[in-house]
Amino acid sequence: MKTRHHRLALLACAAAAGAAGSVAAATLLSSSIPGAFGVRYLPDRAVVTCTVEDPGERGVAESFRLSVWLPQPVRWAYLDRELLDEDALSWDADAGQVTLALPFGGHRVHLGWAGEPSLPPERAAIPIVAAGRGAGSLTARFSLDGMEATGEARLGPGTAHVRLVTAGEVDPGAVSLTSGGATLGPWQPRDGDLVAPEPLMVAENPSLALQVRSYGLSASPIERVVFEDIEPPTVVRRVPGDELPEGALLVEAEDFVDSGGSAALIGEGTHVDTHGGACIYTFMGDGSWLEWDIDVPAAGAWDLYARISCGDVGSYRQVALDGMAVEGLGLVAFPATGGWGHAEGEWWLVRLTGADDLAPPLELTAGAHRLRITGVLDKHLNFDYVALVPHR
Ligand SMILES: [Ca+2]
Repeated sequence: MKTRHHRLALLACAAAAGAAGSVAAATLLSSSIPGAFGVRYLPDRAVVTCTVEDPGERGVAESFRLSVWLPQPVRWAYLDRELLDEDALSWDADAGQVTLALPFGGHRVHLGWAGEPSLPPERAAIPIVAAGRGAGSLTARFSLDGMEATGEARLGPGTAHVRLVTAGEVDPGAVSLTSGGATLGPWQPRDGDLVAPEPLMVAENPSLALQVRSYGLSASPIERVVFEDIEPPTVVRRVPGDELPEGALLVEAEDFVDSGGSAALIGEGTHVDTHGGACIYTFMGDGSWLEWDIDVPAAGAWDLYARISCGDVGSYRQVALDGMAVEGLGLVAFPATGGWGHAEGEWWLVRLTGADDLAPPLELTAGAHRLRITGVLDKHLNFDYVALVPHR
């Protein structure tokens, strides 16, 4: 809605005025000299942006006159962040226009017809608390439509429950919090705060973005972002000699039966020393998943192993069985193996369950089971095979 012309007759804007009733055609904005203008009508005000260059003629006034149509008589006005005196505003009831003198240059003018004079705050800091301690803060920036706050939290990696401590009542549907690619929600009111139904997986020192869509905020409606019940990822253990124990059921990674998200690649590629002559690579940590069918010959306790390579600092995966989360495998940290499997020694056999500091063994019935591994927290991980081994 910007123009170089100094007299605007915009039907579309008149319709946007809403509360004004029927306005067949109105001159919404006019200026004593040309410039670039935009006007936006909101529930209690019109917000005008204008850029008018100084004509540079000596002896001419140091300001120009701007007239703006309003649905109701003007009650207050801001020039940028300065509240203007009432006598600076001239209201023409017949034309429904307010006229005021403005300095040259680029400015934003709020022309209000309802409520008390108000501007959105410029900035606010929202503390982040993790396990009872300060863990950084978000910097909130405001517009009339709401608030967007961003920053880094000093915590993780791990999973945590998130609580938003609110200042007064906040519509849960107006709030969103994202960390990495994950968006939490829907938010639920609890004890005057908002809580997310599911724990959030966070990388180390995650970037957070908190958004509240609400008209005319005068301060942040969120007082603090609190991370509670923080659980670090479960670790895995490298198997000495990278040798599978006896009785293992080996399933080639490349024999996955279903997948979702970004496509993992199968093949030898430039990889070396793969079992069965192929592996899975470009398996991304963006929520992509792979599934394998495993036919278990006997009911009992089994342990999960995997042959992996990771050229990053490490990687994270979530393991599910038969569509259910597996205790201790909701977030598993895999180590760096020194490369992506392009050289000898970069494939490691790791054990995920059944030893002291690992997740407990899987209790499985005999017959068909479906194993799903999901990539989380951004990092790639290459798989050569997965295996079940009788627990001992
Ligand atoms: Ca393989």
